[in-house]
Amino acid sequence: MPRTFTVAVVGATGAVGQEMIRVLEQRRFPVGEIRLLASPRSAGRKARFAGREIAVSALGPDSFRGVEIALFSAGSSISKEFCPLAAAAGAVCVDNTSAFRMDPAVPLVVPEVNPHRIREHQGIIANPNCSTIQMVVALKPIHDLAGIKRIVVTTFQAVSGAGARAMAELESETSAVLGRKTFLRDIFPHQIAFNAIPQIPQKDAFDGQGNTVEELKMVNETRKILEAPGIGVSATCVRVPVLRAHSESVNVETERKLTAAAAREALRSAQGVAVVDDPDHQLYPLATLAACKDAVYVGRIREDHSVPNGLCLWVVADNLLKGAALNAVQIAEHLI
Ligand code: 25A
Ligand code: L14
Repeated sequence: MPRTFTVAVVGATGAVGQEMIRVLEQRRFPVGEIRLLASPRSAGRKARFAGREIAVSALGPDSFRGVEIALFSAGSSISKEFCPLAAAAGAVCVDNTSAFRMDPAVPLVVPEVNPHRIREHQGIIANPNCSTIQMVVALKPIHDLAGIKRIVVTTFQAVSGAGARAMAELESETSAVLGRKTFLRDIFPHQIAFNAIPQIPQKDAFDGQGNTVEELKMVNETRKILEAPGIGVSATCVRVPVLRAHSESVNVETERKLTAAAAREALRSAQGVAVVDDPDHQLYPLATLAACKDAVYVGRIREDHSVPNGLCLWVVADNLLKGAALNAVQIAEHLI
């Protein structure tokens, strides 16, 4: 018998947790026992895994006995409290929240970019922010070839980043607007249907200097993952009425000249990247193309002549898969 592992999914009923269960099954991760954990609100709900019905249990201090790998996506406060407990019980945690990402002792990993950091873990490995993951997958080959000096990025982020209830809010608010009915919002600070909101997350977003928490994550996590503290990053993050997949306009300035053709060539052979770049035939990445897919799609690759060595890219990926659940399971695959 090949070796199997006892795996826990914390936040199993959330937008990301449900994808984690699906990705473990699809990639045939060698799961022996799977333990689905969420808040008491969800205890007793059932989920399917590999043809079996598994009941969700309430997360508690004793949830991790015998667990070897624990995938967390139930918010930072849950991770801060329970990752150390799970690690003490012998599990390796792959944490999808922001709780430990900037902790110097915790590896922050995108397997296509910095897999060598995985083995430095002391029980916790952090999964980066979704917008950062797809950007660094696209930028790693360019950085290796030409040395990135500065990045200017604007994101167009799907509502699923804010969880399952946010997806429901976009759908019902869209119907309400179309039916000219009044609608009471619960998740977003403004109408998201037919709109674009330059604020992520919904609550306690701003840092006092006008940046949002999401924008600061893109700055700090990009530098940590690329191991390049000197790269300048300017980010503007915008929520758009899309259910799945974040789109990003990425402008980079490099140390050395890289033509659009050379960048396209490097991206074509890069792991995890799919180049879709035939604008004359209206072919470029779209959220509708990237949704429910694994790849990071890159297109609109062109030179930016406003600086000596500039490039523009359009980068799209499924925020719940490569941005969250898939990246976490790929880290777990490296662990075993
Ligand atoms: O703090 P961070 O790092 O910024 O992360 C905050 C949130 O961002 C999401 C994730 O939300 C997380 O909670 N997230 C994190 N990383 C992400 C990424 N890379 C990301 N999103 C996208 N990309 P989520 O919706 O994906 O997951 C939430 C899960 O966490 C469980 N949970 C919450 N509190 C918990 C807990 N689990 C254990 N103990 C706790 N105390 C949550 O389970 C869900 O699985 P749940 O049982 O609380 O909710 C199940 C269903 O209940 C409904 N519901 C949710 N909140 C409420 C609610 N109903 C009423 N009132 C509510 N307040 C929902 O329908 C849900 O499906
Ligand atoms: O830091 O709301 O992983 O789109 C990912 C989803 C932050 C919020 C993270 C969103 C979260 C983001």
